[in-house]
Amino acid sequence: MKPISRIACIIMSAFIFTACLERDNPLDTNGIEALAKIEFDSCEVYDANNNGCTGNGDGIINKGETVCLTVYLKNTGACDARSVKAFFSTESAFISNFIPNTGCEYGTIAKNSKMYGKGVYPYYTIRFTVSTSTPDNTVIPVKIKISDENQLVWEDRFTVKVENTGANLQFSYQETYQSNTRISVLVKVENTGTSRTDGIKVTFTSESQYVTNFPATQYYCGSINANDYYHIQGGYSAGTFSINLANNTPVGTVIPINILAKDLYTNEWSDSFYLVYRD
Ligand SMILES: [Ca+2]
Repeated sequence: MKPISRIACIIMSAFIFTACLERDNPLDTNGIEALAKIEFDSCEVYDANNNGCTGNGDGIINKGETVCLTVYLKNTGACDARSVKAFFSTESAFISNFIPNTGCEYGTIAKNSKMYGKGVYPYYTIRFTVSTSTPDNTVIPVKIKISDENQLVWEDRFTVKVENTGANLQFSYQETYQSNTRISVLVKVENTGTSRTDGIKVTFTSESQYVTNFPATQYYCGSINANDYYHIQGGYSAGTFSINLANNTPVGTVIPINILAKDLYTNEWSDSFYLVYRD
């Protein structure tokens, strides 16, 4: 490189450096194009059962979940922004336990770059709980107030949506045993949806006067993945559910059985079937 060219480069570098960092008043609109500008870029949802989150792990925000978001901010300005900090908040009535209340650290966001904020955990920015009363497709607005070391302040917002669960429980029944006081049934709870669901509890009821008792009022099925199933465990034979009948049950009695499944997130699925006492 010729000496004169090198000098020109040094002068040019010094000019750019000066334009970004040495401003008398960074809020002055004169030369605003030479400032950093920070705004929302994107966010990722984590709803697995770890790091204080509780969810079905499908990356979709559902009611009853406690989710973490990794929020990326981008710098669309002409200069790097240093010591960037962002405060997040929401006014949604469906959100509780919103943290952190203090700012999230973004460090330096170079111009034309994006960065995620460190708030709840090193890779998660914010965390909150979605009320079990949240209607499907509810939009949650999140406000962001951003600042940097030059006391520049930006405000932005983004939204996330609470969607219907991807799980869908269906039931099937097969009688496996019958005596004069008991009928055993293989009850299969199958998740025909696209997402796992957790903490499933199944309750059986019957209006029949001949059903003396159910072995238990509630059966815990745990989690069921999409395209997987669980057999209710409550009978005398492994993997079956049993009901006890009164001694005076007439032959041919039709016994209606109602089944209700609830998951951890208060979703419900119900069905009913009939048993016939044959003696
Ligand atoms: Ca989810």
